[in-house]
Amino acid sequence: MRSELSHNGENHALPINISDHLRREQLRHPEATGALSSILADLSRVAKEISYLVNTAGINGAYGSTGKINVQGESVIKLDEQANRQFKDILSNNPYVAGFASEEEMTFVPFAPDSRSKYVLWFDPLDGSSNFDTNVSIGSIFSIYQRVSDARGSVNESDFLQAGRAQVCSGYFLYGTSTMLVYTTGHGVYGFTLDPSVGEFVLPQDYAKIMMPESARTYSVNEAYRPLWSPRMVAFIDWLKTRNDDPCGARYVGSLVADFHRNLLKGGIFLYPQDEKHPSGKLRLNCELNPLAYIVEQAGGLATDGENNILDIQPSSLHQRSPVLIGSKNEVLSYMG
Ligand code: AHM
Ligand code: MG
Repeated sequence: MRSELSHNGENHALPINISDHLRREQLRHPEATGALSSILADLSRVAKEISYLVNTAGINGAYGSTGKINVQGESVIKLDEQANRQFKDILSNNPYVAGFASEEEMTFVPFAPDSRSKYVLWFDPLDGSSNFDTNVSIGSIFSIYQRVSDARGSVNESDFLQAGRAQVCSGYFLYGTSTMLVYTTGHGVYGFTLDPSVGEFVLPQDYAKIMMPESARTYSVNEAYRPLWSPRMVAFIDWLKTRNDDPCGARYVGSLVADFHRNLLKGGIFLYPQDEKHPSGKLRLNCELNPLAYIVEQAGGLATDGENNILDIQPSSLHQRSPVLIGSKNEVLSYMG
């Protein structure tokens, strides 16, 4: 909270908004140039627009599919396309961004070369979009990397195939009962809530430096795939259900951001393992798992593909998938044995 003295001498506590917060963070880190703040401010502007579209979709005829199939082989809904376009438009005008890659694009998209363009972005513009038509929470996920190619030229694939450990910022917007921004730059995890009355993201005190419980209260997995799981996965889920007389409950909504967010705040583990139908799991390493793995580690949790820390995996292709177990440390470590 920041305190202000009004004209009549009373003290009014104002919630910290995202601009205040980014300014403070910049002062705290003298090496900061303001580039990340500028990118985060742009992403927040788009998220406010998406939040509005999500909230009014039912009355504006925005539900439904475009009839197209994306690079992932999945049906593209109208808002998937619109969200992707809006992120692309705003970022292409940000001088610090050299290009982006997205779950909805076949390959990366370079922007006009500019010597200030130090960063590239990955995003999933609308995660969980199959839940959209039924008014279930969905989200947008992003991550920011410093480019590794020469800043005088155009970006190339190596800029988008960096291990998650190289992220300089990641986060997500959750369009739920309220709209939230959760992000990290490696100095803790912050959770902002959109105050619709003023159209600003503000930081409630409880959401500054979010740390997740070390032990899970719930597990989140699509249990319909159980007959396709490995014996190790079957045994692990069965163990969670009993766990030394302290059983986990189950929560799975089918929107990664929503399932992840609940586990982050309450303690939990999210799993999308490999199975006979999904030999590499379903979720995308670059645009879905790395950003959440960075947040979970900053909050004291862990993310693994079963063998390797998600953040240490060197991606070899843009739309690479990976199995994942992500969440409270104790349960992730129990699986690893
Ligand atoms: P999307 O990015 O196309 O929406 O797909 C990813 C979603 C995740 O949000 C969610 O965890 C998963 O797919 C659910 O898959 P399933 O229906 O197989 O359980
Ligand atoms: Mg997704």
